[in-house]
Amino acid sequence: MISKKMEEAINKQINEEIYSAYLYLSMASHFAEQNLMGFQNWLFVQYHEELGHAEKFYKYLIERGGKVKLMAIKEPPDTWKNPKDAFEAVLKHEQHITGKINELVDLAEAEKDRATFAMLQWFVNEQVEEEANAQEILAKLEMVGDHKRSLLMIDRELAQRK
Ligand code: OFO
Repeated sequence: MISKKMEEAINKQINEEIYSAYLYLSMASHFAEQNLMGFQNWLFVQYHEELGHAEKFYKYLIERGGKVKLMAIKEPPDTWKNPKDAFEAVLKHEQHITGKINELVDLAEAEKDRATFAMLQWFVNEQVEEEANAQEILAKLEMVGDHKRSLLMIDRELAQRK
């Protein structure tokens, strides 16, 4: 059985993950408006990944006999100045999520909850990848600046993500 404190923390994380999905879905639709369908695709795939993160926590909580408590999802922003601005926001958000995962790890350690600690290792590794992906795209966007043709090349590349 999971502790009440850990149950509450995981429920908050489910909310964080669904907010991540919401944020990236909002960003995907923003790019669709700009006709940057490759960016749209990348973020739409990311939206699904985030729902997958929420589901992992959801299933884990049920498995441990905890109670899932769904909370209100805050409204995400819906416009960004340009793709660089959007990917700065992606990186910043992923860094925020890494912080939240680390807080959960600290709590699992403090409570000597080894099962939760072990489950969280997947998320620790996932966050390394999440930040690296955002950083890589941001670095490319910084490189191309306002050059439209290069931006379209990045768009084509991001269209490949499945
Ligand atoms: Fe983007 O990793 Fe979950 O939130």
